[in-house]
Amino acid sequence: MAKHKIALIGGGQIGGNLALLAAQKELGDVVIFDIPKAEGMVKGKALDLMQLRPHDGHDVTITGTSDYSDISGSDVIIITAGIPRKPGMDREDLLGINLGIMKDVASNVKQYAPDAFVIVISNPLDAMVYAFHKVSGFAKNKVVGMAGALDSGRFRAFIAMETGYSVQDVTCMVLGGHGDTMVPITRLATVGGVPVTALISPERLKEIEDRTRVAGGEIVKLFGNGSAFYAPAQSAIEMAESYLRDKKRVIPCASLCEGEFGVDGYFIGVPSVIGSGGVEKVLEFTLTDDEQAELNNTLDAVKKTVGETGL
Ligand code: A3D
Repeated sequence: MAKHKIALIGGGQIGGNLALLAAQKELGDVVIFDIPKAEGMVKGKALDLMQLRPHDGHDVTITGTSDYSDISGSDVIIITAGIPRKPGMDREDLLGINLGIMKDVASNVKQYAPDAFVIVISNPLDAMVYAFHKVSGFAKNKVVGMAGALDSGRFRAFIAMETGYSVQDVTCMVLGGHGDTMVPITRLATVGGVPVTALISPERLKEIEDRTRVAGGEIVKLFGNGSAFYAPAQSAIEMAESYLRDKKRVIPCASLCEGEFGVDGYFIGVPSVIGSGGVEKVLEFTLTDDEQAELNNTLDAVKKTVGETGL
Protein backbone atom coordinates (compact mmCIF):
# COMPACT_ATOMS: atom_id res chain seq x y z
CA MET A 1 0.00 0.00 0.00
CA ALA A 2 1.29 3.45 -0.86
CA LYS A 3 2.32 5.52 2.10
CA HIS A 4 0.01 8.26 3.23
CA LYS A 5 1.17 11.86 3.22
CA ILE A 6 0.49 14.31 6.00
CA ALA A 7 1.18 18.02 5.59
CA LEU A 8 1.46 20.29 8.59
CA ILE A 9 0.79 23.95 7.83
CA GLY A 10 2.70 25.73 10.58
CA GLY A 11 5.75 24.09 12.09
CA GLY A 12 5.88 25.82 15.48
CA GLN A 13 5.26 24.26 18.88
CA ILE A 14 2.23 22.17 17.94
CA GLY A 15 3.51 21.54 14.39
CA GLY A 16 6.78 20.07 15.64
CA ASN A 17 4.97 17.73 18.02
CA LEU A 18 2.50 16.73 15.32
CA ALA A 19 5.44 15.72 13.15
CA LEU A 20 6.96 13.66 15.96
CA LEU A 21 3.70 11.87 16.80
CA ALA A 22 2.72 11.26 13.16
CA ALA A 23 6.15 9.76 12.49
CA GLN A 24 6.14 7.62 15.62
CA LYS A 25 2.75 6.21 14.71
CA GLU A 26 3.95 5.72 11.11
CA LEU A 27 0.84 7.49 9.84
CA GLY A 28 2.73 8.43 6.68
CA ASP A 29 5.40 10.73 5.28
CA VAL A 30 5.31 14.16 6.87
CA VAL A 31 5.83 17.56 5.24
CA ILE A 32 6.20 20.51 7.60
CA PHE A 33 5.33 23.78 5.82
CA ASP A 34 6.00 27.22 7.25
CA ILE A 35 6.57 30.76 5.95
CA PRO A 36 9.96 31.56 4.29
CA LYS A 37 11.16 33.29 7.48
CA ALA A 38 10.75 29.98 9.34
CA GLU A 39 12.04 27.70 6.57
CA GLY A 40 15.33 26.96 8.34
CA MET A 41 13.45 26.13 11.53
CA VAL A 42 11.16 23.56 9.88
CA LYS A 43 13.97 22.09 7.78
CA GLY A 44 15.99 21.74 11.00
CA LYS A 45 13.09 20.10 12.87
CA ALA A 46 12.58 17.69 9.97
CA LEU A 47 16.25 16.74 9.90
CA ASP A 48 16.33 16.25 13.66
CA LEU A 49 13.27 13.96 13.38
CA MET A 50 14.91 12.01 10.52
CA GLN A 51 17.78 11.36 12.91
CA LEU A 52 15.42 10.22 15.68
CA ARG A 53 14.06 7.44 13.46
CA PRO A 54 16.90 4.93 14.03
CA HIS A 55 16.03 4.85 17.75
CA ASP A 56 12.52 3.55 17.31
CA GLY A 57 12.71 2.48 13.69
CA HIS A 58 9.80 4.31 12.06
CA ASP A 59 10.26 4.24 8.30
CA VAL A 60 8.72 7.51 7.23
CA THR A 61 10.25 10.57 5.66
CA ILE A 62 9.96 13.99 7.31
CA THR A 63 10.75 17.13 5.32
CA GLY A 64 10.52 20.86 5.93
CA THR A 65 9.56 23.42 3.29
CA SER A 66 8.24 26.88 2.56
CA ASP A 67 7.10 25.89 -0.94
CA TYR A 68 3.40 25.09 -1.06
CA SER A 69 3.80 22.76 -4.05
CA ASP A 70 5.47 20.28 -1.66
CA ILE A 71 2.10 19.58 0.02
CA SER A 72 0.68 18.25 -3.27
CA GLY A 73 -1.16 14.97 -2.93
CA SER A 74 -1.48 15.14 0.87
CA ASP A 75 -4.09 12.87 2.42
CA VAL A 76 -4.31 14.90 5.62
CA ILE A 77 -3.55 18.56 6.31
CA ILE A 78 -3.28 19.84 9.87
CA ILE A 79 -3.26 23.62 10.23
CA THR A 80 -1.63 25.40 13.16
CA ALA A 81 -0.51 28.45 11.19
CA GLY A 82 -1.00 31.63 13.15
CA ILE A 83 -0.02 33.14 16.44
CA PRO A 84 -0.81 31.64 19.86
CA ARG A 85 -2.13 33.48 22.93
CA LYS A 86 -0.08 35.51 25.38
CA PRO A 87 -1.16 36.02 29.01
CA GLY A 88 -4.17 38.31 29.25
CA MET A 89 -5.34 37.52 25.71
CA ASP A 90 -8.40 35.44 25.01
CA ARG A 91 -8.65 33.33 21.86
CA GLU A 92 -10.78 35.97 20.15
CA ASP A 93 -7.94 38.51 20.40
CA LEU A 94 -6.11 36.44 17.76
CA LEU A 95 -8.85 36.81 15.18
CA GLY A 96 -7.50 39.70 13.08
CA ILE A 97 -4.04 38.23 12.49
CA ASN A 98 -5.02 34.59 12.22
CA LEU A 99 -7.93 35.24 9.85
CA GLY A 100 -5.59 36.76 7.25
CA ILE A 101 -3.27 33.79 7.63
CA MET A 102 -6.14 31.29 7.37
CA LYS A 103 -7.43 32.84 4.13
CA ASP A 104 -3.97 32.46 2.59
CA VAL A 105 -3.62 28.88 3.85
CA ALA A 106 -7.10 27.90 2.60
CA SER A 107 -6.48 29.10 -0.94
CA ASN A 108 -3.14 27.29 -1.12
CA VAL A 109 -4.54 24.04 0.32
CA LYS A 110 -7.36 24.25 -2.20
CA GLN A 111 -4.84 24.64 -5.01
CA TYR A 112 -2.33 21.98 -3.94
CA ALA A 113 -4.22 19.40 -1.88
CA PRO A 114 -7.88 19.58 -2.94
CA ASP A 115 -8.64 16.01 -1.81
CA ALA A 116 -7.17 16.22 1.68
CA PHE A 117 -8.98 15.80 4.99
CA VAL A 118 -8.29 19.05 6.83
CA ILE A 119 -7.96 19.44 10.58
CA VAL A 120 -7.83 23.06 11.79
CA ILE A 121 -6.21 23.89 15.13
CA SER A 122 -5.47 27.65 14.83
CA ASN A 123 -7.44 29.90 17.19
CA PRO A 124 -10.06 31.23 17.59
CA LEU A 125 -10.88 27.71 16.52
CA ASP A 126 -14.59 27.90 15.76
CA ALA A 127 -14.07 30.94 13.51
CA MET A 128 -10.89 29.61 11.87
CA VAL A 129 -12.46 26.31 10.83
CA TYR A 130 -15.49 28.24 9.52
CA ALA A 131 -13.15 30.53 7.55
CA PHE A 132 -11.21 27.61 6.09
CA HIS A 133 -14.44 25.97 4.97
CA LYS A 134 -15.81 29.18 3.40
CA VAL A 135 -12.64 30.15 1.57
CA SER A 136 -11.66 26.67 0.37
CA GLY A 137 -15.16 25.51 -0.56
CA PHE A 138 -14.23 22.01 0.66
CA ALA A 139 -17.06 19.56 1.35
CA LYS A 140 -18.22 19.71 4.96
CA ASN A 141 -17.08 16.16 5.74
CA LYS A 142 -13.50 17.08 4.73
CA VAL A 143 -13.10 19.97 7.19
CA VAL A 144 -13.05 19.68 10.96
CA GLY A 145 -11.76 21.62 13.93
CA MET A 146 -9.73 20.11 16.75
CA ALA A 147 -10.96 21.37 20.12
CA GLY A 148 -13.47 19.02 21.73
CA ALA A 149 -10.92 16.19 21.70
CA LEU A 150 -8.54 18.35 23.72
CA ASP A 151 -11.19 19.85 26.01
CA SER A 152 -12.62 16.38 26.73
CA GLY A 153 -9.11 15.06 27.31
CA ARG A 154 -8.50 17.82 29.84
CA PHE A 155 -11.75 16.97 31.63
CA ARG A 156 -10.71 13.29 31.65
CA ALA A 157 -7.28 14.15 33.01
CA PHE A 158 -8.75 16.21 35.87
CA ILE A 159 -11.21 13.44 36.80
CA ALA A 160 -8.39 10.88 36.83
CA MET A 161 -6.26 13.23 38.95
CA GLU A 162 -9.16 13.71 41.39
CA THR A 163 -10.09 10.04 41.79
CA GLY A 164 -6.65 8.50 41.41
CA TYR A 165 -8.14 5.95 38.98
CA SER A 166 -6.71 5.20 35.53
CA VAL A 167 -7.22 7.95 32.98
CA GLN A 168 -7.72 5.12 30.50
CA ASP A 169 -11.06 4.31 32.12
CA VAL A 170 -12.38 7.87 32.26
CA THR A 171 -14.78 8.85 29.50
CA CYS A 172 -16.44 12.19 29.11
CA MET A 173 -17.30 14.72 26.53
CA VAL A 174 -17.14 18.45 26.23
CA LEU A 175 -19.38 20.03 23.61
CA GLY A 176 -19.76 23.51 22.15
CA GLY A 177 -17.29 26.22 21.25
CA HIS A 178 -13.61 26.24 22.17
CA GLY A 179 -13.85 29.03 24.70
CA ASP A 180 -14.88 29.65 28.26
CA THR A 181 -18.50 28.86 27.34
CA MET A 182 -17.71 25.23 26.39
CA VAL A 183 -20.12 22.65 27.81
CA PRO A 184 -18.76 19.70 29.83
CA ILE A 185 -21.50 17.04 29.86
CA THR A 186 -20.78 15.86 33.40
CA ARG A 187 -23.99 13.81 33.55
CA LEU A 188 -22.48 11.36 31.06
CA ALA A 189 -18.94 11.20 32.48
CA THR A 190 -17.94 7.80 33.84
CA VAL A 191 -14.96 5.98 35.30
CA GLY A 192 -15.07 2.40 34.06
CA GLY A 193 -18.80 2.83 33.46
CA VAL A 194 -19.48 4.17 36.97
CA PRO A 195 -21.02 7.67 36.84
CA VAL A 196 -18.61 10.29 38.17
CA THR A 197 -21.52 11.77 40.09
CA ALA A 198 -21.29 8.66 42.33
CA LEU A 199 -17.56 9.20 42.91
CA ILE A 200 -17.02 12.95 43.24
CA SER A 201 -19.07 15.50 45.23
CA PRO A 202 -21.16 18.01 43.27
CA GLU A 203 -19.02 20.87 44.63
CA ARG A 204 -15.74 19.30 43.44
CA LEU A 205 -17.30 18.36 40.11
CA LYS A 206 -18.29 21.98 39.60
CA GLU A 207 -14.70 23.05 40.31
CA ILE A 208 -13.39 20.47 37.83
CA GLU A 209 -15.82 21.69 35.16
CA ASP A 210 -14.70 25.27 35.76
CA ARG A 211 -11.03 24.30 35.59
CA THR A 212 -11.69 22.47 32.30
CA ARG A 213 -13.24 25.59 30.78
CA VAL A 214 -10.14 27.66 31.47
CA ALA A 215 -7.55 24.87 31.21
CA GLY A 216 -5.89 26.40 28.15
CA GLY A 217 -5.56 29.75 29.93
CA GLU A 218 -4.02 28.07 32.99
CA ILE A 219 -1.17 26.84 30.77
CA VAL A 220 -0.84 30.19 28.94
CA LYS A 221 -0.33 31.87 32.34
CA LEU A 222 2.30 29.32 33.39
CA PHE A 223 4.23 29.62 30.11
CA GLY A 224 4.10 33.40 30.02
CA ASN A 225 4.55 33.17 26.26
CA GLY A 226 2.64 30.75 24.05
CA SER A 227 0.02 28.10 24.66
CA ALA A 228 -0.31 24.35 25.19
CA PHE A 229 1.18 22.09 22.54
CA TYR A 230 1.68 18.47 23.65
CA ALA A 231 -1.97 17.60 24.31
CA PRO A 232 -3.28 19.64 21.35
CA ALA A 233 -0.91 17.76 19.03
CA GLN A 234 -1.89 14.35 20.39
CA SER A 235 -5.60 15.21 20.10
CA ALA A 236 -5.26 16.10 16.41
CA ILE A 237 -3.19 13.00 15.71
CA GLU A 238 -6.00 10.83 17.12
CA MET A 239 -8.35 12.45 14.61
CA ALA A 240 -5.90 12.02 11.71
CA GLU A 241 -5.32 8.37 12.63
CA SER A 242 -9.04 7.65 12.77
CA TYR A 243 -9.39 9.06 9.24
CA LEU A 244 -6.35 7.34 7.73
CA ARG A 245 -7.09 3.95 9.34
CA ASP A 246 -10.88 4.22 9.01
CA LYS A 247 -11.29 3.57 12.73
CA LYS A 248 -14.65 5.37 13.02
CA ARG A 249 -13.76 6.74 16.41
CA VAL A 250 -16.34 8.94 18.09
CA ILE A 251 -14.55 12.15 19.06
CA PRO A 252 -15.98 15.54 20.02
CA CYS A 253 -14.89 17.77 17.12
CA ALA A 254 -15.91 21.11 15.64
CA SER A 255 -18.04 19.78 12.78
CA LEU A 256 -20.40 21.72 10.54
CA CYS A 257 -23.87 21.24 12.00
CA GLU A 258 -26.92 21.48 9.79
CA GLY A 259 -29.69 21.11 12.33
CA GLU A 260 -27.99 18.80 14.83
CA PHE A 261 -28.43 19.95 18.44
CA GLY A 262 -30.40 22.91 17.06
CA VAL A 263 -27.28 24.37 15.40
CA ASP A 264 -27.46 25.35 11.74
CA GLY A 265 -24.57 26.56 9.60
CA TYR A 266 -21.85 26.69 12.26
CA PHE A 267 -18.90 24.52 13.23
CA ILE A 268 -19.26 23.61 16.88
CA GLY A 269 -18.02 20.80 19.12
CA VAL A 270 -20.28 17.75 18.75
CA PRO A 271 -19.65 13.98 18.93
CA SER A 272 -18.38 13.13 15.45
CA VAL A 273 -17.61 9.83 13.75
CA ILE A 274 -14.28 10.05 11.92
CA GLY A 275 -13.50 7.41 9.31
CA SER A 276 -12.27 7.19 5.75
CA GLY A 277 -15.19 9.40 4.70
CA GLY A 278 -13.91 12.19 6.95
CA VAL A 279 -16.57 13.42 9.36
CA GLU A 280 -19.00 10.64 8.52
CA LYS A 281 -21.71 11.51 11.01
CA VAL A 282 -22.60 13.70 13.95
CA LEU A 283 -24.11 11.60 16.73
CA GLU A 284 -27.03 13.52 18.11
CA PHE A 285 -28.67 12.78 21.45
CA THR A 286 -31.16 14.52 23.70
CA LEU A 287 -29.66 17.12 25.99
CA THR A 288 -31.30 18.17 29.25
CA ASP A 289 -32.89 21.63 29.25
CA ASP A 290 -29.91 23.02 31.19
CA GLU A 291 -27.37 21.46 28.81
CA GLN A 292 -29.28 22.77 25.78
CA ALA A 293 -29.38 26.24 27.34
CA GLU A 294 -25.60 26.08 27.84
CA LEU A 295 -25.13 24.91 24.25
CA ASN A 296 -27.28 27.80 23.01
CA ASN A 297 -25.11 30.15 25.05
CA THR A 298 -21.87 28.78 23.56
CA LEU A 299 -23.46 28.97 20.10
CA ASP A 300 -24.09 32.68 20.64
CA ALA A 301 -20.38 33.12 21.44
CA VAL A 302 -19.39 31.18 18.30
CA LYS A 303 -21.80 33.20 16.14
CA LYS A 304 -20.30 36.44 17.48
CA THR A 305 -16.73 35.46 16.59
CA VAL A 306 -17.73 34.02 13.23
CA GLY A 307 -19.65 37.26 12.54
CA GLU A 308 -16.43 39.20 13.11
CA THR A 309 -14.74 37.33 10.24
CA GLY A 310 -17.11 39.05 7.81
CA LEU A 311 -17.34 35.80 5.83
P1 A3D B 1 3.56 28.69 17.19
O1 A3D B 1 4.58 27.89 17.90
O2 A3D B 1 3.71 30.18 17.16
O3 A3D B 1 3.46 28.13 15.68
C1 A3D B 1 2.69 28.76 14.70
C2 A3D B 1 3.47 28.66 13.40
O4 A3D B 1 2.65 29.19 12.36
C3 A3D B 1 4.79 29.45 13.40
O5 A3D B 1 5.87 28.59 13.13
C4 A3D B 1 4.57 30.48 12.30
O6 A3D B 1 5.76 30.79 11.58
C5 A3D B 1 3.56 29.77 11.42
N1 A3D B 1 2.87 30.66 10.49
C6 A3D B 1 2.56 31.97 10.65
N2 A3D B 1 1.97 32.43 9.54
C7 A3D B 1 1.90 31.40 8.66
C8 A3D B 1 1.41 31.27 7.35
N3 A3D B 1 0.85 32.31 6.70
N4 A3D B 1 1.51 30.07 6.76
C9 A3D B 1 2.05 29.04 7.39
N5 A3D B 1 2.54 29.10 8.63
C10 A3D B 1 2.47 30.28 9.26
O7 A3D B 1 2.09 28.39 17.79
P2 A3D B 1 1.52 27.01 18.35
O8 A3D B 1 1.98 25.89 17.49
O9 A3D B 1 1.75 26.95 19.82
O10 A3D B 1 -0.05 27.26 18.14
C11 A3D B 1 -0.59 27.34 16.83
C12 A3D B 1 -2.05 27.77 16.86
O11 A3D B 1 -2.83 26.77 17.52
C13 A3D B 1 -2.32 29.08 17.62
O12 A3D B 1 -3.28 29.84 16.90
C14 A3D B 1 -2.92 28.60 18.94
O13 A3D B 1 -3.76 29.56 19.54
C15 A3D B 1 -3.69 27.39 18.47
N6 A3D B 1 -4.05 26.41 19.51
C16 A3D B 1 -5.27 25.84 19.42
C17 A3D B 1 -5.67 24.90 20.36
C18 A3D B 1 -7.02 24.28 20.25
O14 A3D B 1 -7.38 23.45 21.06
C19 A3D B 1 -7.91 24.67 19.17
C20 A3D B 1 -4.80 24.54 21.40
C21 A3D B 1 -3.56 25.14 21.47
C22 A3D B 1 -3.17 26.09 20.50
